[in-house]
Amino acid sequence: MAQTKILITGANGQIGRVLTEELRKIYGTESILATDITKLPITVEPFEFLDILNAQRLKEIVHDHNVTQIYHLAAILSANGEWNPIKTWNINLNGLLSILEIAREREMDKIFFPSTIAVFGNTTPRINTPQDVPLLPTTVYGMSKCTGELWCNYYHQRYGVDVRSLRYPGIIGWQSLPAGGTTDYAVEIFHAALKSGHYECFLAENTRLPMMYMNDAIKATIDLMNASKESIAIRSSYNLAAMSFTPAEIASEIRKHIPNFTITYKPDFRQGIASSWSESIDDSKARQDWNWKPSYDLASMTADMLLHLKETI
Ligand code: AKB
Repeated sequence: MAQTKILITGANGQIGRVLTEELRKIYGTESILATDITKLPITVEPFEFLDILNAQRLKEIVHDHNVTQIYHLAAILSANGEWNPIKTWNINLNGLLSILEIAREREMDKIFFPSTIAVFGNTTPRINTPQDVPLLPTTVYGMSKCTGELWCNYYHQRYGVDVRSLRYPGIIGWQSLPAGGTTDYAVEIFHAALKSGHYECFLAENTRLPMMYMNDAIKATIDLMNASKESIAIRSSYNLAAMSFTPAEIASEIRKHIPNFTITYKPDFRQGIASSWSESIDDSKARQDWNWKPSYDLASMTADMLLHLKETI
């Protein structure tokens, strides 16, 4: 069996940065090839520039580095996607198709594809959203991820590609910043609380959304990828949950640590996106199939975020 060599696309993104570091701890730095369209000053080698729309370059990199697994994180998120729908569709869907094709051609070991709660829409039950529900997303990001889930399922059924996927909720971490999502407020609020003691939120105070601490998101990803093939019953994408809260609730939790913290609300177009998503998610299939269980709730996440951010800001 070939030695494990993992390629990560979008390695400089919010999740990519943390996942790259964690996978390097497990497999060794040399076994994890980070790729992205831009390079950060802090980027650790091995690294290759990669525009995910350049399928030929992707092939060369996979070939040159003998890549056996791909974590395909490169994507444009929900809010940014609405500024340029066609570009978002191209990057999010055509990028995935290149990855699935190369996995099929080279009979690669495993592929990871992040999906999202953005696949849900106004026709989806919003409370405790079950695994199998009508998907009628309202954003191009949600459409591309929903279609991506179908392609993953297709490549698994038709060609036996071992592709695994999670529907991430909003991810909150101190290590990196999100860019262009609707759930970004839940990271921005911590930075603002520590820097100025005030945050103006772009969502309304009672907008409840599913969220997850970065540590849990990384653990879920690695657990899913390490689970036995036989245990993975869902090849589109697994529902995944940890906690749900509103801007008012997270503000009140932050106030337990920073009593003078204040928040005001000025909802913009992202409110419409958030209102079309679920409030809470039923992730019992993930719990049943590969023993998923989150460790962080709102209180423990808030305490840990502030502890780490105080050191870094
Ligand atoms: C976004 O807000 O677009 C993302 C997501 C929920 O997928 N964080």
